[in-house]
Amino acid sequence: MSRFFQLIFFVTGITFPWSPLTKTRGRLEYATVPPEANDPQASELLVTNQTVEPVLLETDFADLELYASGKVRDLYRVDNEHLLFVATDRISAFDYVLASGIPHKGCVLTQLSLFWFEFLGDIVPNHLVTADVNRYPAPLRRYAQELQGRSMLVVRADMIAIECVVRGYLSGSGWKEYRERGTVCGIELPPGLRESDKLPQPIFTPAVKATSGHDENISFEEMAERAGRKLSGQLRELSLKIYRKAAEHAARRGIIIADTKFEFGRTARGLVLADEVLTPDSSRFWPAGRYQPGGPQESFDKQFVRDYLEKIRWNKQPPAPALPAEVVQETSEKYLEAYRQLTGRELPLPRNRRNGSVQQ
Ligand code: PZK
Repeated sequence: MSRFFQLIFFVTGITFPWSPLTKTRGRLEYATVPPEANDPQASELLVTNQTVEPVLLETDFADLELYASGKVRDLYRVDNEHLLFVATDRISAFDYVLASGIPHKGCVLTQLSLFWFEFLGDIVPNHLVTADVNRYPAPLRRYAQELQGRSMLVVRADMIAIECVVRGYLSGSGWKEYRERGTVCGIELPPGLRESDKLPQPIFTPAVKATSGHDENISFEEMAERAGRKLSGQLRELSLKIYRKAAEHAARRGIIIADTKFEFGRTARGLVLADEVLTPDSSRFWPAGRYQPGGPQESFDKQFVRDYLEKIRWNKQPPAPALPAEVVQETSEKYLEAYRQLTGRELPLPRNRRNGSVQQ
């Protein structure tokens, strides 16, 4: 690669998929610019015209102990009773984390979870202690800037190793099982349903993390054997109640929550709703205005990403590609729109956002 372009990458902080500069852990990073720039003239234009919005791709709090990390979220141990839950701007598609981050995504996920925790507070207690970085324990304060808006201090819980999934619509693995056997997680459904149809009533369809990393659906009976019948019954009732209240709210605001996954844990104060809740990453959100049962629905948040990955015919093997700036921008807008639509508020943005992605 020419010295000239290396210099451009260096001064702009832009990383191309093939750029020799790799990201540094724990710093604010920049949305990657994409592969459409096979034409060096085009790439030069992109570099000079683009306003890059910072994204957080990785956390690295050297003095904190990493407790768990997922495709998008990182969890740190704060002390014996508390964890720090951080949502990065990473995005996954077709099972892989992509090379590009989505500006504001971590904040949208966190602020949506906070909205739902509050909204559901009368039904279920949760693991949140505070999301106000100024009230975090002293060892976390030095990271306040990185953590603001995208993190939560939570109570450490004994997690129940069952994913509590509720489905109001027939999609994904539910549709697959229904097509093959007329059931979902062993629950008999009426014949003649089409893909994405609304179910006569929401159903509880538990799952467990399989060794493959994929979720494996189990019957309620199987859950009862693993987690105990009484607890399983409680979690089923609670999950359905939470889903019904949230889905009703979302429907009034033009979003279908097709299905969603809850995680619960036990603390000294009893059962709590943990993890992130009712976000686009833990749920299928469909725009109600475009709902057309009889086939798969467009995803509220990831459709531009999926369309792009199909268009470039990525073989869905690592390394996952970077996304073009427009796809990053459009996707960021979708996350912000989901927040706006569900909460009726604008996400407070940390920096002054410039209009669009073009400077000058
Ligand atoms: C916990 N996860 C899933 C989330 C990851 C993995 N309050 C809690 N207490 C104890 N454990 C957990 C929680 C929560 N929430 C959640 N794994 C453990 C998870 C985020 C990132 F890598």
